[in-house]
Amino acid sequence: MSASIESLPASSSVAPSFRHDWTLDEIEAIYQQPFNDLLWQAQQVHRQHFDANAVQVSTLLSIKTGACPEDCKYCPQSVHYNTGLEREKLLDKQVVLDAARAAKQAGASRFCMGAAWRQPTDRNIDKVIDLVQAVRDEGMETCLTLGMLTESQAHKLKEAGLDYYNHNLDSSPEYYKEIITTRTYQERLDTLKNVRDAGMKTCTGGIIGMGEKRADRLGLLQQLANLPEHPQSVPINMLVRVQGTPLQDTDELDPLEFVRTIATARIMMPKSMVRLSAGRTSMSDEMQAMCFLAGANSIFYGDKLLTTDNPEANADRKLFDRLGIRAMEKPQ
Ligand code: SAM
Ligand code: DTB
Ligand code: SF4
Repeated sequence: MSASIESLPASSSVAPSFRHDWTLDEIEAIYQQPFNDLLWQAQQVHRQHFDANAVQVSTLLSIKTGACPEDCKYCPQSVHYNTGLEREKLLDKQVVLDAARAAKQAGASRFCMGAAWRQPTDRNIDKVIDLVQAVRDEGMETCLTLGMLTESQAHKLKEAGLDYYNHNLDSSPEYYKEIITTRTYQERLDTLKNVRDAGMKTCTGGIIGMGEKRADRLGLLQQLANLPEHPQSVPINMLVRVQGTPLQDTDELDPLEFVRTIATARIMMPKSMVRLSAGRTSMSDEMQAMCFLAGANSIFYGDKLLTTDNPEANADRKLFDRLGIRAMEKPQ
């Protein structure tokens, strides 16, 4: 049996790894310890499994934008809110290919394509498979986020060679209900199961700073770490407060709560890539450096996320230089 995290002094080597039975009390004990102890513990876990100075770099592209029937209260692409976003149909293969080549040229190892669908139709899947194969042929890892997937759709994507599927849990099961009413938490868990069962890698995380309580951040981490397999990739997004969405005026979260969330994710899911995702344009370089220190080892790179701004590639190159960070190579 693995030792309880509470029984380990912060300075002892590392937290017990690869558990899937975390209780909220145990998670809280990690999260709320003195900040320096938390970062020290996260650093030790990080260094046991990763090169602490290498960060994986992914680039995002929105391949179908806006008019999404879901009502996610944070999202500029929901048809329920007026955010002034221009809708776009599924992009042509050549446009996607040009973007993938540019991303590779700029140093990204993974290309993630997102579509504002509740769930893709089987025809959508066939078209998207063509895009995945074209991006793979360029020598990049591929990731898709298209909404809910059926079992057979997940198998089809796996057969087509898709590496990762992104589908976020977003928050704790309790707070999730305040944010999304058109799709249940269980439906999200079902899609993740379909992705895992098909043999693809899962990318799943959430959003911090949506007005949730600390208990909800702990609840999200509990859900993620207690999945049957730790997600290979865990994106931690800071809410981008988009004008026109119901969350536009949400109070700003104490940035150190965000760093604590990253550090706790690192300790609970030692081998997962923890991605410092949306919201970096409102973070200082110092805060991002602290997130890397807390165990974040992946970012989205490129001037745009899906529809909102990301730091300019040039600024990220400078930040990496200042911190002595290298972009991780694509695994062979
Ligand atoms: N429609 C698909 C879905 O929801 O699974 C894929 C695209 S959706 C935009 C991908 C993820 O982006 C969401 O699950 C959410 O976690 C994140 N996201 C969307 N809007 C955001 C915002 N304003 N701030 C931070 N993260 C956001
Ligand atoms: C994830 O967790 N964050 C990315 C990716 N997965 C698809 C998306 C962030 C979107 C931020 C809002 C936008 O640009 O539209
Ligand atoms: Fe649609 Fe995804 Fe945005 Fe929700 S997060 S409204 S499902 S695009």
